[in-house]
Amino acid sequence: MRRIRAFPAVIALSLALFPACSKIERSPAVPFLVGFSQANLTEPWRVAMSEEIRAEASAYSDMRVIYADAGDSTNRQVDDVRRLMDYGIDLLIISPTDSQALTPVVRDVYSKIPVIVLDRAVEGYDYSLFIGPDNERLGREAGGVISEMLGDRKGSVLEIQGRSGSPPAFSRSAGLREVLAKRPNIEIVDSIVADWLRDTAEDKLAQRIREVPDIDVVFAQNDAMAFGAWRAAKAAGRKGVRFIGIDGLPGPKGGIELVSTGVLSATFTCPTGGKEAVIYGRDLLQRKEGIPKKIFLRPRKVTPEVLARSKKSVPYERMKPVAPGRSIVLGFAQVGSESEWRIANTKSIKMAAVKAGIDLVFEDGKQRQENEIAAIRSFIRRKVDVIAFSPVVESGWEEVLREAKDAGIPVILSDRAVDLKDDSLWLSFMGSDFVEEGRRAARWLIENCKATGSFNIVELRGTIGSAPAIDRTIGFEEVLKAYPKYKIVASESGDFLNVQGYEVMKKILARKHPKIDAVFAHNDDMAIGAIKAMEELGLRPGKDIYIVSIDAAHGAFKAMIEGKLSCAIECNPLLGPQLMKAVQDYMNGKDLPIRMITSEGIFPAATARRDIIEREY
Ligand code: GYE
Repeated sequence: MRRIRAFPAVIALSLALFPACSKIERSPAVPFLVGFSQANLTEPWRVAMSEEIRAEASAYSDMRVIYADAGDSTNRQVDDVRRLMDYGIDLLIISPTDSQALTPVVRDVYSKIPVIVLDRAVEGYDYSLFIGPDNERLGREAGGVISEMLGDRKGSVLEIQGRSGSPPAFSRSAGLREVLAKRPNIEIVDSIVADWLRDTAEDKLAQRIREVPDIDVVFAQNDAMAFGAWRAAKAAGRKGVRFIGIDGLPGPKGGIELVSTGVLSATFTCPTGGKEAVIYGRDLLQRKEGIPKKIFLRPRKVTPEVLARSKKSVPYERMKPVAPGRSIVLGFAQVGSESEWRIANTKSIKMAAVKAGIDLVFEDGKQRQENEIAAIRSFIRRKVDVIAFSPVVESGWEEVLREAKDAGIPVILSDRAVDLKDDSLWLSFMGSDFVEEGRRAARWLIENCKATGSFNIVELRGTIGSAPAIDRTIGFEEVLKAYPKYKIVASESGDFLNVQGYEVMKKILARKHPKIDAVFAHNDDMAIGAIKAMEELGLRPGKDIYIVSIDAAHGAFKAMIEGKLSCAIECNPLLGPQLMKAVQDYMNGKDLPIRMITSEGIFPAATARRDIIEREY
């Protein structure tokens, strides 16, 4: 095969320049050869994504990017990926045309090199890192702006969707409807599909605007379509209609300009993730620690008022980078020491702080919210640089977080989320997808425990009001809904504690009926307590009663090897490296994702003896 020399030049080359299947001869000066497979370059947002990747990569002389534009053709994109692999790339960054269609080739590439998926995820988890916007949030934010605009007045909204059925179009629509469903005075009078394109939106609205008498607000799922709609309304002489978009791009006819010239009443930045893909791509190639599985980027509302205040709205007054020679001081308020998971989480945070050279001020909340609030206040008094905490429950944090914001101290949520309307009170949330953990537990039971008659399940829930307890139940019930034979016959909180798992299980077993087929425990500690209760009654846990628990800490593997636990769903406590990386990035002036989800697996008893060898906790 003809070989082409790779030069240290960081010029971004198009795939078209390379003949098919020619291996690229590598120069030692260019150890990182990256392939970027873009869905299309017809959407302005994608052009911005590609430009961001080019600009960020150009800062590194040891990196080179080869671009492929699939022209919105799925088949073409599959071919592009294969050709990039033939050139011997070290990392694939892909923004899929179609999540489902691209899943097989991405899975194949991921078995060989790291893969970063941008914007639209592929199915399953066969990739290194997903970076994208939180589309439901964008829809909710648009709903919020419309609600503010209309107040209690009756209002008609016309929605313009992107590609019908595409994940962003579906999720943005769902977020919008979630918010407007609470506003009886606001009605979505029509919804049209314009495939993210300005001209399509203009043509379709030109027809519709004559048929739909009252339109107060047009919400388009990107600025290009909002601009097209605005042109159609103007041509039809329709006055008084407000237009809202998404993307907030700079440049001619970008959302920022459209807001500043009064075409749009509001838009939302929708970070493309291009810059983050290069930064995290380098971390992957250098095998750095603390890389999440999913990253969601924070949208920012852009209105004439926001533009008047500052060209770049940030949730906090930007911290000054730390004066050289002084280490960062991080205050951390921990839930407590209630479980093996928590012990591992604390150890990870303390060790990562030492490794990162960050001064850690650590307070144990002993599972009481008032202790954590007192700890946060002590951090404010100490004027720490950053505060991080794991909220024992979701609510009751607004006041103390406002005090932290007023003191100019950014707050990062670790492990658990808070339920707060004003999400400018926290900078970023890193932790597991608890809803997915609940789904995985239910799927494992359904796939491995065949129900002849009814299959009765006892649920041992975590701390009442805590994010993991709330979301694990949501995910578990969501999957079970489709399998009516699988029934939750008892659901009680054991507060994530071994001793309470034992007490609750003992009480439920004493009822004698209905027959119990399985236990779903929100954490290993309660599962192990339940095992003790079963054994005291002469039952064989893991045999007479299946047990699925979440965390997959060491105790769970021990119980699985003894045949007493059926499956452990991983919830990764090793958040220390991720947290310290986020703290350092922020203090060095980088923007943080709004959400970072850790990577996790499923561990059945059948492979526990092998898996335990690799376990770090
Ligand atoms: O599952 C449990 C701990 O917040 C994810 O809290 C964490 C949960 C974990 O007590 O063991």
